[in-house]
Amino acid sequence: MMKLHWAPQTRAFRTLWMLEESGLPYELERVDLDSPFLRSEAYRAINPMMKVPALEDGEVRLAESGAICAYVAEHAPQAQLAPPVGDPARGRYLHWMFFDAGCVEPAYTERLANVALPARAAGWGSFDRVMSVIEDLVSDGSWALGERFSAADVMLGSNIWYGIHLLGVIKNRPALEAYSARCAARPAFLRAEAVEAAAAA
Ligand SMILES: N[C@@H](CCC(=O)N[C@@H](CS)C(=O)NCC(=O)O)C(=O)O
Repeated sequence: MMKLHWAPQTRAFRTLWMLEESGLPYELERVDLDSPFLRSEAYRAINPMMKVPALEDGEVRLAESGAICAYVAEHAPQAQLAPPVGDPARGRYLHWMFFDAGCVEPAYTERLANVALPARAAGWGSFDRVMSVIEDLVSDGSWALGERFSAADVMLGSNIWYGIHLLGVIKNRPALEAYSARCAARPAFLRAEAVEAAAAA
C-alpha cells in the first residue's frame, strides 16, 4: 500500500487530494514541519530535500508533489486521472503538470518576494502572464483538459486555491475563483479537507 508522508496545510494537501481522487487505498504518515523525523537520515533517504510530501510504495520512494500526483494517476488507471500514452490529450496533460511547478510556483515567489525579472529571461514570464494563461484555460467553466478532470487540475487547482485563500496573491480574477470553487466542491477535495480539519482539531 502507498504511504504518504504528509503535514497539514502544506503542499502535501494536493497529494492527499490526489490519493482521494484515485480511489487507491493508502496510509497516511503525519510528519509535522518541526518533527525530528523530517530532519532524520531515514527521511533524507526518502526525500533528499527533507520536505513534505513524499511517497513510499514498496521499494519506490519519491517526492515533489507533481511527481507524486503523476505517479498516483499512473497507478490508478481506472480513475482516469491522466490520459494514457498514445492519447492525444497526454501532451497537454504533461504541459499543465510541468507548468504548475515550472511557472505557477515561481510566479508566486515573484509576487510574494516582490522581485522583478525581465519577462524574457524569467521562465514563467511574469505573475500576471501566468495567471492570465490559466484564466484563459478555465474561463469557459471547464477543466485543464476540457471536459475531463485530471491530475493537472489537482496541481493547478490546489495552487490556485492557495493563491486565493492562503497567500492572497490572486485578486479580482473571477474565472480563477470559479475554477477554484469547482475544484473545492469535488468530493475527493472535501474528504482531503476533512482529514486536514481532523488533524487540526
Ligand atoms: N517542490 C516541493 C515543495 C515542497 C515543500 O516546500 N514543502 C514544504 C511545506 S509546503 C516543507 O516541507 N517545508 C519544510 C522544510 O522545508 O523544512 C513539492 O512540490 O513537493
